[in-house]
Amino acid sequence: MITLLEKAKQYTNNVAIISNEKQYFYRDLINQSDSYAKLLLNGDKDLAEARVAFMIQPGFDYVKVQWAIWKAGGVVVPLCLTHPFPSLQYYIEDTQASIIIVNAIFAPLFVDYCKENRIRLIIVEEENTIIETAVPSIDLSRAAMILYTSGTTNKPKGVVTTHATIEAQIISLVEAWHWSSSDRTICVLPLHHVHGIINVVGCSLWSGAICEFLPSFSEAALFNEFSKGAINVFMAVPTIYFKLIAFFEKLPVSEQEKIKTAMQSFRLMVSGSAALPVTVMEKWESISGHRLLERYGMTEIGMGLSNPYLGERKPGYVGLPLPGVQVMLADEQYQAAAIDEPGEILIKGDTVFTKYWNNPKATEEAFTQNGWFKTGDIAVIENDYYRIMGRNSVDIIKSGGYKISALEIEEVLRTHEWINDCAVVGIPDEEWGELIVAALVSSNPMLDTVQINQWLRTQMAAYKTPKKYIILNELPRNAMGKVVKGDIKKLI
Ligand code: MCA
Ligand code: AMP
Repeated sequence: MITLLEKAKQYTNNVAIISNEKQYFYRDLINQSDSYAKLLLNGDKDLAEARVAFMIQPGFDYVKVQWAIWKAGGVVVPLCLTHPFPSLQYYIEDTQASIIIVNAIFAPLFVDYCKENRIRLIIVEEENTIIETAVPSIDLSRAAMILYTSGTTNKPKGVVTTHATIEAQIISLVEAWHWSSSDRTICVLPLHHVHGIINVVGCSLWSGAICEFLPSFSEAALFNEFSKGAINVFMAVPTIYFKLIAFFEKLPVSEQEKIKTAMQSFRLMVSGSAALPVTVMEKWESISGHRLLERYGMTEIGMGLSNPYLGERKPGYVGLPLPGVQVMLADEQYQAAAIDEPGEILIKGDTVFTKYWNNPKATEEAFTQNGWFKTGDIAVIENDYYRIMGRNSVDIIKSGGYKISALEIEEVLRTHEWINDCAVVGIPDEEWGELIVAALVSSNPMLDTVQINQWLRTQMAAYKTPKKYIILNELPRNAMGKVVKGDIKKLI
C-alpha cells in the first residue's frame, strides 16, 4: 500500500492542486488517478515495474499520471520538458520504457518513434477507453521512480528509488520543516528532479496541503501569486532567489511594498540544490523579512542536511543531519575524518536510493564496504553545523541548480568536425552558481562559436550548453598528458 496515496483519503474535501487557474480536490486526484491507472493497465493485473516515461507540464495532469503509474504498479520516469529529442531518446532507451505519456504539444516528437519501436503512446488530452480492472496492491519495497543525474561518467545515470525510499524522504522533511494541511506552496521547479517532485509536491500532498503550479519560472507571475497573500511556503534554488531580487529591485516602490507585506505571512522559505551565496541570503532577508533555510541534498539521498526550522539558520552553512539520516565525514580511505578536519560526506539511512538503473558497477562503486553512500561533496563541521567546501570532481558543474557533467558536453563537442580537442569547466558566478565555459582547440581558423552553440542545442538541453567559449592553440596538460582544468579556469 502506497502511504502517500492512502493518506490522500483523509483530505478528500481539501484542495490539493491549483494549476491553469483551476482548483482540484484530493478526491479528484484519487478518482482520476484510479481511472488513469486502469487505462494504463489495459486489462492487465499489474504493470510489474514497467517503466513509464512521461513528458507533462507541471500541474494536475502531471500528478494524476504520476499517481496512476504508481497505482498500476509501474515505475515513473519523468522527462525534462526542455530536452531535445536525442536526450529524451537516451532516457527512454536506457529505461526501456514501454509506455510514454505526453501532452499533445509534445506528441509530434514521439509519434513515429513510438510506432517504430512498438511503444504505447498516450496523449493526455485525448479521450481513451478504459477497461475496468482491479488495481494491484503495491508493496513499499517495489521500485517507484527513476530520476536521471549527471556524474563523473559522460552519460547521466538513472537513480532508482522505491516507494519506501520516497516515503522516508518525505517523512523526514515533513517533520523537520513542520508541514501541515494548512500550508499552501507554489511549485516553479522542474519536475524531473527531487527538489520539485519530493520537497515541494511530495511533501505538500503528503500533508494534505495545497500545491499550486506555475507552468514555468517567471518573476512577475510568482510575485503576483505571492501578492495574493495565500502562499506560506516556498522552495527554490539560489539562482531563482537571485533573479527574484534583481526583478524586485526594478519594481516601483508601491509594488515593492505590496510584495513585502504579502511575504510577511509566509512561514518558511527554503533554498537548496546549490550553495546559497551569503549576499543573496542577506538581500532576500532585507526584502522578504525571512532568513532562508538552506539545506543540502542529492538525487541519490533526497535531503541530508538542513538548517533548523526553529533554531539558528547560519549563512554559509547547510545545517545538521535531518531526521532519519546518518551522516559521516570520511577521509580518502573512507574512515571517519579527524575532528575539525574536512571530509567527504557519506550518507546512510532509509532515504538513500537503491541502485543506479542497469548499472551494478556504478552502484557498487557508489557505496563503501559498510554501506555508506559516497556523495563526492567535501564538508567540515564547525560548531555542529556542516559547511560545504566543494566537490571531489572538477567534472561536475552546478548551474542554476542543475547538475551538469563537463564530460558529457565534451563528448558531444568532440563529435563536431571543427573541434580537435576541448575541455569544459565551471567558473564561479553569483547568478548561476557556476557558469559553463568551453575551451576549444580547432583546425578551423574561422571557428564560429555561435554556430557551435546552436548545433550543440540540437544535441542537448540549452541550459547545459556553454555560456562562453575560449579558443586555445592547445589545452594545458600535465606530464601524464591529462588536461589541467585548474589552469583553464585561471586562463578564463
Ligand atoms: C536556464 N538557462 C540556464 C539554466 N536554466 N542556463 C544555465 N543554467 C541553468 N540552470 C538558460 C536557458 O538555456 C536560456 O538560455 C535562458 O537561460 C533562459 O531560459 P529559461 O528557461 O527562461 O530560464 P529560467 O526559467 O529563468 O530558468 C532558470 C531556472 C532554471 C529557473 C533557475 O534553471 C531552473 O528551474 N533551475 C532549477 C533546477 C532544479 O530544480 N534543480 C534541482 C536539481 P538562452 O536564452 O541562451 O536560450 S538538484 C536536486 O534535486 C537535489 C536533490 C537538491 O539538492 O535539490
Ligand atoms: P543533484 O545530483 O542534481 O541532485 O545535485 C546534488 C548536488 O548538489 C550535491 O552533491 C551538492 O554538490 C549540490 N548541493 C545541493 N544542495 C547544496 C547546498 N545547499 N550547498 C552546496 N551544494 C549543494
